Amino acid sequence: MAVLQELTSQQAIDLENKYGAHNYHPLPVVLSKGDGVFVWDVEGKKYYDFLSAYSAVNQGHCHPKIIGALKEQAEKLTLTSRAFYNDMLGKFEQFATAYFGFDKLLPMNTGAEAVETALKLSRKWAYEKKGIAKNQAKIIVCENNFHGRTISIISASNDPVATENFGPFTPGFITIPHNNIEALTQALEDENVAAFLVEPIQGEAGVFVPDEDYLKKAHALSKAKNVLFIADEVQTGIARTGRLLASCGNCNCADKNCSGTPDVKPDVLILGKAISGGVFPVSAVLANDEIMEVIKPGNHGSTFGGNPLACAVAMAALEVVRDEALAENAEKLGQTFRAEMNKLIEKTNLVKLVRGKGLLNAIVINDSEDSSTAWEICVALKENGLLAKPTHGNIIRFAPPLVMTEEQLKDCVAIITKTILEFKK
Ligand code: IF1
Repeated sequence: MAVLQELTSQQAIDLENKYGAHNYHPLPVVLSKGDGVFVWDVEGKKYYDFLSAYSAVNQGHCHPKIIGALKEQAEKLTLTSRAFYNDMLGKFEQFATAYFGFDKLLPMNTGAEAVETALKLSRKWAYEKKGIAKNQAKIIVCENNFHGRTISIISASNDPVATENFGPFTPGFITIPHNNIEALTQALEDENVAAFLVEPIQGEAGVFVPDEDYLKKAHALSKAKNVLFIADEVQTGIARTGRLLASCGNCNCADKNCSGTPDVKPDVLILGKAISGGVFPVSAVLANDEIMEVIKPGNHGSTFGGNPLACAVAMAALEVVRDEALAENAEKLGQTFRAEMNKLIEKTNLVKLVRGKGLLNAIVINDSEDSSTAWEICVALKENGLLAKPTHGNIIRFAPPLVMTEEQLKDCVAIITKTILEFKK
């Protein structure tokens, strides 16, 4: 079959089943076009995208400004490797460090690569600056975390589906409950702790928003013990939670609406996904000089890290976030969405609660974790023109592009309400 000929949805699915590794279980929909908050399947059916490629498409699908930057740079220079300088990387580094309020940026490609970079950076800082004995550095992580899929990152995971039969694992992780200050206090008594790595909101675990003062207290405790506070904002960053960064502190970031909790400014910030608007794999680790200077030539890198195409796309994507005030929009629409979901919860036993921040939200379905109800509801939502997917078990994550209008959000609320109220197990 000539792969370029038009495929039906079933043909596309069959090809993936036959020739692709089965490392995902997608919803049965085959997408072929995206524009803003909408995507279309190969039969031309239109859907609201309520997942945003796991918060990578915050700026909306195929944003013209970002695509324009991609096209313009793609016709000039795409990749040089870091064996040579290029005229885009320094500009991007200057732009992004000012944008987020840090001295330096280390460019990578995927979120997992950026997390691995942060793990290496904090270990090297621990040995060379904190004076921890060689190979004794430990990193505190939270139960039910999701930081990526590499061996070292899953070594810090307690999710059996992500870890089963992938051992042996990387040593040096201490696991504590998320949102538990006492547990963090206890873990920080270990003098070999280099860093505390935390998602400001645990996305994959089911959009668990910690207590309002959790991050501030965790940051203060870490600083008091000379432990690096590393914020994994791959999913919560780039305006998703109603602020430029969910962990945002008193950084001099570009977010004029930044109501950041004072003093919660990460020592190391990990970004990915929407830093490029979902147009190209771009990730980054940001830190100030006294931390980043431990990295010397040859210590770390990647073929595509900091390539000119990534830099052009990321600068355009970040300008869109600022110029279109996406954090403010996410904050406003998020309030509306949760209020509307709470009205729905009054009318049905099928949904237990809604939780989230900005436009990173989730509903908890009133059924057992191992039931297929959440999945079946997502299939019904798809039939009604809205795409979403369960995270774990009975939790459905709702994360539309941040460019959504109030009217479109109300339309999506109507679809979700209709689907839930008409749902028959
Ligand atoms: C999949 C989850 C979300 C992330 C955080 C690092 C990474 C991610 C906080 C790694 C990536 C993606 C990965 C994707 C599904 C999605 C996901 F369900 F896996 F957990 F969003 F919640 N830190 N999350 O959320 O970034 O290497 O993927 O670029 O692997 O299925 P990546």
